[in-house]
Amino acid sequence: MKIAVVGATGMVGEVMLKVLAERNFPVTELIPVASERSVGKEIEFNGKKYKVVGLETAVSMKPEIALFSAGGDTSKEWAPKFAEAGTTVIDNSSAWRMDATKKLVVPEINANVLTKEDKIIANPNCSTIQMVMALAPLHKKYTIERVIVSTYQSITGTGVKAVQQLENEYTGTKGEMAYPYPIHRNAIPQCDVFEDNGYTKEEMKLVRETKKIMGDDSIRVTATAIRIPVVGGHSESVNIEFANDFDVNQVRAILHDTPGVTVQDNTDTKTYPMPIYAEGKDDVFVGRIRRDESQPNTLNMWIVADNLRKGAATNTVQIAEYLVANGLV
Ligand code: A2P
Ligand code: 11C
Repeated sequence: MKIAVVGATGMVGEVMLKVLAERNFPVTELIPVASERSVGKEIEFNGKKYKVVGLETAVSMKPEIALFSAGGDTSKEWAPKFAEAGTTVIDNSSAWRMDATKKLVVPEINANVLTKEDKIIANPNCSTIQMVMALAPLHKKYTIERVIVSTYQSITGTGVKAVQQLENEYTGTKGEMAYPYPIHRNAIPQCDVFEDNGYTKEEMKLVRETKKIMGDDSIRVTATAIRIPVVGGHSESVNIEFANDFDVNQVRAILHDTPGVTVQDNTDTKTYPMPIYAEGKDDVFVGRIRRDESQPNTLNMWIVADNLRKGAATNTVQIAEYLVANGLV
């Protein structure tokens, strides 16, 4: 397979290359793509060196698959050009996610919606992916009515600039600010920009993308997204109200049997998910599973995942793997 990685020099792009290599994705030729600033730079992949090319050149090389993570504007403009040239684009930006003509896919949940005709496929937002991984199997069994989620998000979700801001604040160095406030010793109740309803875009992604991936508009979701000075992954406190009652041990068993989910839940041994242990892993970790004693049929749990892995690069590569395995490219 001839594979282009658009944004290969970026934070998610670098992890995409790592994940493609780790999972032995059948790459016969890699086309690393970045902005004009990086054209000519060398990238190493599976022991071979490849030169970064620009977008125009990459389209003309007609890759079979292009993995995009170079921002929404680049995706809006260039994904259709690749698609026209016959390339299947898997896009990690927010550009196409809520477009009714595009599929929004977490392979473990809804890869079955994909067909040969899908030339631009959207990868969901990181905080949504890890949440739906745990919600989907429980929805099947107990029917979810409402979800209240509060997130504690890693600065890597904002990119290199944010990691640099925290570094500068540790060392007392002046530099560019990724956030409107210091992030060191802080918690910022704003991820991305505000919409007219007073919620941030990140919060509304959790609401809208969840319904689309789970294929159920009746699930009510409300979200509060917080940025904290952590690098290993995003954490989420999730409160779920079901139509039907559940047994907590059965919930643990269902999640335990869900591919891509690891249950870490033992109060005796102080076992629960944390971002320092999720970092670099592909699974979604779930713990602190307990009944909400304030009302019937309601559950609390804590979900952690590496936002650059399952939240971005790994999910994108898994979509590509599904396309290949099912002869859809
Ligand atoms: P470059 O390194 O040349 O700037 P991050 O989100 O970690 O900052 O990474 C963004 C990625 O998207 C980088 O690989 C970056 O390339 C790439 N990129 C940004 N803008 C463009 C653009 N206009 N065309 C192509 N690639 C872009
Ligand atoms: C964050 N979720 O952590 C964002 C990063 O829509 O793909 C990814 C933004 C997106 O701030």
